[in-house]
Amino acid sequence: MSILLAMTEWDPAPWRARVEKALPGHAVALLGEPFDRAAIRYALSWRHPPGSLSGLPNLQAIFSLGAGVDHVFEDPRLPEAPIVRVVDPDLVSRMSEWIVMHALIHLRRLRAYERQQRERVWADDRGQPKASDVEVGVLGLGVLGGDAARKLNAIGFRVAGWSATPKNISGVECVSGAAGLEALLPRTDMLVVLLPLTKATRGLLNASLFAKLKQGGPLGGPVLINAGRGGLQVEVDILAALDSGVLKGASLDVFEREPLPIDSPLWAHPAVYVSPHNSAISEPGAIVAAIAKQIEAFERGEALKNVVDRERGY
Ligand code: NDP
Ligand code: OXD
Repeated sequence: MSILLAMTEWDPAPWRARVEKALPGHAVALLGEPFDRAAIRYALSWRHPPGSLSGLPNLQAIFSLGAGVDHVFEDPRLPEAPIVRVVDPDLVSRMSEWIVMHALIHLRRLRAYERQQRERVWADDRGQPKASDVEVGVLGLGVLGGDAARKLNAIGFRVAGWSATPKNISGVECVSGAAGLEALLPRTDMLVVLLPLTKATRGLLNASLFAKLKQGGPLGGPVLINAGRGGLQVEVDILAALDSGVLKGASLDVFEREPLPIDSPLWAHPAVYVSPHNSAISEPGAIVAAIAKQIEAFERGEALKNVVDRERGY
């Protein structure tokens, strides 16, 4: 029985080493090298080349190496096997660290103090708001959004969140559906986005949505923090909203095109923080351990967990 590593962008070497160690009973094949297609039972995918998983007659499951699975659906010849996504505490803590860090960066006006330090200016600002003055709206209350919402609330932010179906999270006011979003936006000072990229969410972060956010407020205007997917956002609308004051600032980990093109105005915009899609990296040790556990359980006859709903796209 073999496992196929079908990945682009990331170096496969550490993944292969981890899989070989965690599942010694399985041979590991790498796309691009010769392998017996009939022997493959599991494919581990990160942006696999379209069509590369077809013609595997004994494929039992496709494991995404990331929590997001939009990359899997980009393959028009995707086989029928169940798609399993990453749910792992390592990824969850990394993401919440990044979200909390950026929430605090905007709350505590880090960029202004960096500038002051560069210019050797000693000017303290006694008008700083505190976390409990700020209303955070978290779009997506799943594994990542739910944890981030709880941690933001633990720091003192007032947190509300939006999901497709109703949720109950202690300390977080949960809303759902189209009406829930309409109610959430006008009270939101800081919009944290941890949604998957699907047909329903593509382009959601656009001029019309930004215009509904609370204007003014304790941060001087609403701030956007997106670590979900670049396809959720319309970057020309973000830039226009920043320049017109509809948005006060933005922290972006994901982009319409990645790597972010060298000539994107986002790189140098004074109100924007850019990070290279690494708010929560998939750490091979942690992710392979979780996948190996699932494969072992599956081979004992147990059902796979965290299987993606193909209809919803996440
Ligand atoms: P989950 O599937 O656990 O959660 C997704 C959440 O989004 C759920 O609460 C879901 O609602 C909600 N949602 C989905 N579609 C809609 C919709 N149309 N309207 C309202 N709510 C919706 O995913 P995770 O939390 O694990 O991950 C979220 C995303 O984070 C991933 O899909 C990926 O794109 C991104 N990510 C980014 C990383 C990075 O490094 N930047 C790293 C890892 C993930 P409901 O619960 O009701 O279904
Ligand atoms: C993921 C990612 O989906 O790295 O896990 O973006």
